[in-house]
Amino acid sequence: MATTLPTPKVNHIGLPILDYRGGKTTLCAGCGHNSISERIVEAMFEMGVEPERVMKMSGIGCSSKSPAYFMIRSHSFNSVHGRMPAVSTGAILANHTLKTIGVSGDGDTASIGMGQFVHLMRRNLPMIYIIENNGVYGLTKGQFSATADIGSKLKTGVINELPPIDTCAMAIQLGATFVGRSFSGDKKQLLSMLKAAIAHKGTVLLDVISPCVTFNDHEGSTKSYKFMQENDEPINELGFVASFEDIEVDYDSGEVYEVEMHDGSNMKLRKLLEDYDPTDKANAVRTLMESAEKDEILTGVFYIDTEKPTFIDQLNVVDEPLGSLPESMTKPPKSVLDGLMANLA
Ligand SMILES: Cc1ncc(C[n+]2csc(CCOP(=O)(O)OP(=O)(O)O)c2C)c(N)n1
Ligand code: SF4
Ligand SMILES: [Mg+2]
Repeated sequence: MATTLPTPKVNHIGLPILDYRGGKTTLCAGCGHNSISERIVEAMFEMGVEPERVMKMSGIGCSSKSPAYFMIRSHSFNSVHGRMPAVSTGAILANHTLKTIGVSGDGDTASIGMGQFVHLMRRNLPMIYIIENNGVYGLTKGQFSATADIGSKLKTGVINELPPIDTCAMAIQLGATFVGRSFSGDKKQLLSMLKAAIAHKGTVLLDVISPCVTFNDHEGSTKSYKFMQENDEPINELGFVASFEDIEVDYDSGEVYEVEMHDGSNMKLRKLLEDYDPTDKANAVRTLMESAEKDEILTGVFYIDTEKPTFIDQLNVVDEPLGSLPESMTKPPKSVLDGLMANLA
């Protein structure tokens, strides 16, 4: 007897969630990076992003392998260690009409990739940049990275004596326009943050604490599941309503910071930290610096600016992707070049 399978639930562009999944993960069972991939799948599905209109970028590391595990139908480029920003900049300039999501690691970003990272942040390129932050180089067997906290202990007993780099504080100071921190184990916060990130037009930097179960999930680590469960201090609770949804998020208006996003979506940030204004840049950096001194791990949306022009706006790039313009429009004719040479003579 033939059985009828239930019709899969589809999103507002008519696609089932299966169309957003990727290949089977080869990362360790329980690795935080796998949970982040799952949330990316859900966020892209719920936001109804066309998979073929997405570019997935990465560097090198366990984290940088993750784009293979979500959105198999999207464009993907796994670049060189620490070089995702330069490769992404080129790809976005060639086609700024695609949605770009980059996945990097704390080593890929804050150690070898720091020089490239800072220049990406200051350009406000339209891109979601996720740091899957486990405080170690997971792929090369767990050495400390530059985001490891002072006093954090390796399995071997080695103690980290250097101060960590706070990529969120840096990104805010440098010019990124949507900056937040989350935890791979906080499904609700991370999903809302990713959906809001998809709606944002400029550079989004999300630092997601993502425990490495194999090399950095023991007692004495500040990037373990246990440590995060005990020390995660959200500064705001995020309610996100996409432009095509007709939902009211009910908050007491006095406690809410409301942000109208570029695509008409609405982000409501219920304040958990007294009077925290996510549009006040100096206060955002100060708050992060003060929290580091108190050994608190703040999460939430730290900073948002929906007004600043992106790199594409600044360059006044034509609407049609540069990559698909015909040669007649990208190469000046001989007469123009001859005129130019004559002027230099
Ligand atoms: C130029 C270069 N230097 C060093 C390496 C070795 N290497 C590969 S991944 C990695 C660190 C990855 O750490 P992270 O970005 O934090 O990713 P994770 O594996 O922790 O997710 C290193 C040092 C390399 N592949 N290329
Ligand atoms: S080594 Fe660590 S970071 Fe790499 S896959 Fe395993 S748990 Fe994840
Ligand atoms: Mg790492």
